[in-house]
Amino acid sequence: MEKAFSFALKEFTIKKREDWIRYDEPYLWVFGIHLDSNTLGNNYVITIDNPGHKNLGKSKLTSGKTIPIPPDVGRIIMEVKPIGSFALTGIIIFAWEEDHTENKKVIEAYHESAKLINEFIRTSVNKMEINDNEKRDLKDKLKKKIKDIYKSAIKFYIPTSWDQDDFIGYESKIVFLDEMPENAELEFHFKGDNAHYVVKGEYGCLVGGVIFLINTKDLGYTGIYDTGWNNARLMTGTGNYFYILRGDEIIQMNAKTLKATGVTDIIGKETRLMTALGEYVYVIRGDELIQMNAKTLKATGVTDTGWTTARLMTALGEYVYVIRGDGLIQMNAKKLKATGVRNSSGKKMKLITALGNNILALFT
Ligand SMILES: [Ca+2]
Ligand SMILES: [Ca+2]
Repeated sequence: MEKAFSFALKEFTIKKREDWIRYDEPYLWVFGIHLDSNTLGNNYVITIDNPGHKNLGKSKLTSGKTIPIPPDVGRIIMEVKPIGSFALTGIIIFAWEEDHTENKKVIEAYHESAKLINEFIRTSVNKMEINDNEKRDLKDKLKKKIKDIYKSAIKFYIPTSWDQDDFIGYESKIVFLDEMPENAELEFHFKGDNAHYVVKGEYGCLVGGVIFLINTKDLGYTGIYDTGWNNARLMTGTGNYFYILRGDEIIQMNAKTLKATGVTDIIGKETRLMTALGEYVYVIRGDELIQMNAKTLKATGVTDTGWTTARLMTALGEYVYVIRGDGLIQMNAKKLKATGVRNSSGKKMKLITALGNNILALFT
């Protein structure tokens, strides 16, 4: 696994408010910067899903108030694959105070600004000789460029309109690979229009593995295949889609347009992966992807023991599915004996899956 870097903005405080009556309605624009061999020639800016009004949750804040920053606004995580020993990562933050700009305009302006940052990095990289001075130069240039980008954003807000949102300030933290600490604090002060906002958080390397949150909207739709799954390693599903990891690809397939291949209770020893979605249970056997209608599968009862040779487990609706040897076993979860809460003994758990409010753990 390559190195992963994380920027996490955790806490927002209003030391002094901008609006002279009662309260402020702050919101933040956050951009991640990512220049390495993964992004070279592609996209250097990581955007957040919600750059609009009220993205800090509570919107009416008085002076002295501190609130947590939601992870979908304040957290940028990137896996970094250096170019030689070079990589540049960072975070840029613009702080705003909501007044009468349309939220649609705010969101448009955010994405326009992301494009400007991206274009700036792309142009700079294209011109760049691969020598250390120019790479170092890029960081300073980028910091200066942020000012122009905010000016463009302001224009987008139509300065002539009545009582547009107020710009409070911008801040950034941009670091090279060799400067990235294991863990360090972040503190940004935004001062403008008489206001003083403070954002606190931390940044650093993530070691020992990372859990990434991948937005399925960012994945390309890659069609349907019923075969070709010899190298499939992992499978899961959500919404209308299920996802298979094969080699280094994540493949997204529309479950609704996949051929249902009926029901089989003898699934075969070649079965390697299983997941459940909607009305169906999916397995990968050899190079085939098999979709089975869970409703027509035979329930084969309940058993609390006898799972030494269990290999796969998933859950759907009221049922738990286990593959043991060459059989697919469907059990009604409600009839299983609950064995209480176990927070330890994790090492002895062989399989886990989640259903409703429960995690089902298979011990052998
Ligand atoms: Ca205001
Ligand atoms: Ca306001």
